[in-house]
Amino acid sequence: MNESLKEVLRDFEAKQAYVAERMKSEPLPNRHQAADAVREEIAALGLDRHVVALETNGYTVLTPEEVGCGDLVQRVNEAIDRVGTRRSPQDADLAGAYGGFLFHLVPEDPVFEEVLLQRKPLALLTYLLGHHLKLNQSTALLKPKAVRSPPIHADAQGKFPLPWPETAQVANVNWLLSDYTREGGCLCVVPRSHRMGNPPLHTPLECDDPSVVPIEAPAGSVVVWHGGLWHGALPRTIDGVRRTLILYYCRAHLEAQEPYKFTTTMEMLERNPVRFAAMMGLTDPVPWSLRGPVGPVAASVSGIDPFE
Ligand SMILES: O=C(O)CCC(=O)C(=O)O
Repeated sequence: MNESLKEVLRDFEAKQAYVAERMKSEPLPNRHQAADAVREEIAALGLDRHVVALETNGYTVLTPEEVGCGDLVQRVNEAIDRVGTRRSPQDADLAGAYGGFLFHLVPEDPVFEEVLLQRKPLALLTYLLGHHLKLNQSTALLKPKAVRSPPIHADAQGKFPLPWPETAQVANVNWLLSDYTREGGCLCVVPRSHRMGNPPLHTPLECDDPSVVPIEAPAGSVVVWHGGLWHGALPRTIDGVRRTLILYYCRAHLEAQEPYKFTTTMEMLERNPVRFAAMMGLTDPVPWSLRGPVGPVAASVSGIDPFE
């Protein structure tokens, strides 16, 4: 086997072992504790109405006041600009069909770690995907005037056999880094579509359909949705750029789209709680080491409790 591949696997194993050791004193709730733990967190943070919205409509919007994270949005915007300047045009994909995309942002700046650990969005995500949820994708989307808008779709689309289960397998969190208005090309959603269990394949849906609701909200708001929710975006008809941080998550038994379990460094693990390590896939029982199943394999993460 190629030496550099062996090195990558050894590094992964060392990080897994470090996290397994930390988990002895900082465990995540197991399947017997998980439902109570998320219920207590939702109650403590006053998020009941958001949970009801997620259940009934498939999405919810936290106001900047509710999120309450000071200058975080400004610091995220600054970090995204730094990443955009640093990356080559190919890496930045700044001419993408729907605007400019900057992928795989978390290892680029500690400010993204801070965002991932914001308690309120995380509590709602935990409700949807369980305590062992993983980050699937972290992307900045910079949308100027006149680019195409994504068609109405669901994030689960193309990833799971139909019909999708009611329990969310993936979920999305969009941090609005600029104001969202209709003419500014805001996100739009089809409330209750997360219960259809399929994408809008047989009913091509336009953004001006009466079932489609635009999400108009100020910068600093955070939109959380169930991965089965049908959504898209309106065309931007005004000058300037709409800015979004897309954080897309999956349940523990799924392999993340972006390779965080390899790109997360020991320094990132050391400065964050174990919850962060789990998000980066470092409490996963896979892949096995070259010597077979070592590390935290005993802690099965595809448990029967949806909140585990
Ligand atoms: O706001 C947009 O342009 C679309 C966002 C989206 O489709 C997503 O985050 O999955």
